[in-house]
Amino acid sequence: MTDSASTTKLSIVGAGSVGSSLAYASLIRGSANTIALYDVNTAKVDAEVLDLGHGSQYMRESQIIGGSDISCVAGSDIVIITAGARQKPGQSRLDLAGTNVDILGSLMPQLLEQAPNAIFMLVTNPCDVLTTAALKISGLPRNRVLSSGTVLDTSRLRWLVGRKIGISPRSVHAMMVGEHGDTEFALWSSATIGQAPLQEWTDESGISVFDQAVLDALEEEVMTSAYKVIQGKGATNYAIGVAGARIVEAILGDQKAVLPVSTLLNDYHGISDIALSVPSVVGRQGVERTLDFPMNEIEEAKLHKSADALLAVQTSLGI
Ligand code: 6V0
Repeated sequence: MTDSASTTKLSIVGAGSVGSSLAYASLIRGSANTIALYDVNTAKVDAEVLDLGHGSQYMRESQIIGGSDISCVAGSDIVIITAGARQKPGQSRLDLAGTNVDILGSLMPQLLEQAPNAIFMLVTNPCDVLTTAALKISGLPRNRVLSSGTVLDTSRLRWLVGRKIGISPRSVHAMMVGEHGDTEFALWSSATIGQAPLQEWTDESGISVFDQAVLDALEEEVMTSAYKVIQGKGATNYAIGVAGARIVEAILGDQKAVLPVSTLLNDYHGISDIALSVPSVVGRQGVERTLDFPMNEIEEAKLHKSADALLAVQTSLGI
């Protein structure tokens, strides 16, 4: 159960692969007391709510409610938006922008009416562009609208690095940042394993493990992970489910956790009016602070490349 002693309500909009997995992960982890699942597809959402409810005995003390009446999200502390089109094999996340911005345009005012005090988290892709769009549509302050951004990609990176050297992903301190998409990148220069700089890590014979070719391959593998999963099973759902639940806990528990969520930047390394992921402090107010971090020249250039890619999409959509 969340650290917060008070009653907490999480609403999830969209009961597809991602929304229902997010609800499942949140129920098992006890991320909120009440979890509401909303979707326009009545048969689908009713079935998901039933199926999740049937497992209640084996979950934490959270209750699942929901349906196709949007009033089920009323009074939420957090609203996570997963509604919208998803990538088909070969499609990039940015290819979804027009359709999903249109869906958001009709959803956001209705959600705000039901949950005027909520923190809003975008998961629908392209989640960075949708974060900027949601802020423009709602007029909310920047801290209250965020996206899961590269929290998922960071989890993928830590798993891959940990697996390579036989160390727990929890002891790998490395982050993916930038766009949740094709221009994302790893912050290798500040990455550590335990306290040891990642780039100085050696195997038991004293041979360096992470040369540039290995770093590039790992970064590429993270970046193409979603394509690989989508190719095989049509959607990614479990990892985003637990990653989303983790962010919910940081917010509802006022944890001040450092996570690479996506947030609208304001003169961050010269970048403004674009949402992308940088290490940020996440607590009850949403994104409470973005953290500056050491970057080498290559990383600085990659950050700006990511911002440029997102700006091009925003401009083409008039956001
Ligand atoms: P899905 O399984 O097709 O589910 C989408 C759901 O949205 C469907 O059940 C629809 O009925 C519902 N929906 C559509 N319009 C509305 C509306 N106006 N109101 C309420 N519900 C609506 O897609 P899936 O769950 O696989 O993916 C959802 C989105 O998440 C896509 O845009 C993905 O690209 C994105 N992902 C984002 C990730 C991230 O890390 N940010 C990770 C995985 C997927």
